[in-house]
Amino acid sequence: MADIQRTLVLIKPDALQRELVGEVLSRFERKGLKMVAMKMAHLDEATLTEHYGHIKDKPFFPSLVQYMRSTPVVAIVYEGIEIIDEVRKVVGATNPRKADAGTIRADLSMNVPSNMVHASDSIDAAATEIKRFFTDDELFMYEKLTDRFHFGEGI
Ligand code: IDP
Ligand code: MG
Repeated sequence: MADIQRTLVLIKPDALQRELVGEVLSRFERKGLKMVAMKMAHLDEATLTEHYGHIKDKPFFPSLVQYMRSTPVVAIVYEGIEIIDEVRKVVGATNPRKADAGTIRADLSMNVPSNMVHASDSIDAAATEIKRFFTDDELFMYEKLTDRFHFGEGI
């Protein structure tokens, strides 16, 4: 059986302010990703300190929290084969000016912390982050008719 994973994406405040939520969703849809959960959430400082625990001592952390609290975010869970790395590939490098052309961050942004999108970076992080934002009954199981093109025999 292929390696089916789930990953957490957050569409960040700059995307909401700049009316680019649809563009981001559309890029993931065109790639063929299967969405199994989605909601808006206004993040509090405690959640952000947990979510960004690995950088909470960096000098830019307060501005990251301020930015992430400036609007709600859109939280999404995608599911599919090797989805964690595939989503990171579509999202691009952390610094939009170093990201490869064709990625969301390179094509649609110029700066940190306002780089449009968060995406889980490992299997462990994805599991923790999905639990941080969603309960089990907010994750939907369904058959997507196009799965055979993206994950199956391709016919
Ligand atoms: P990632 O989002 O690509 O996984 P991380 O290193 O986990 O990158 O950093 C989390 C977020 O913190 C980044 O997406 C960005 O919004 C912000 N950030 C990272 N480095 C900087 C920085 O040097 N200045 C300001 N914000 C930063
Ligand atoms: Mg990260």
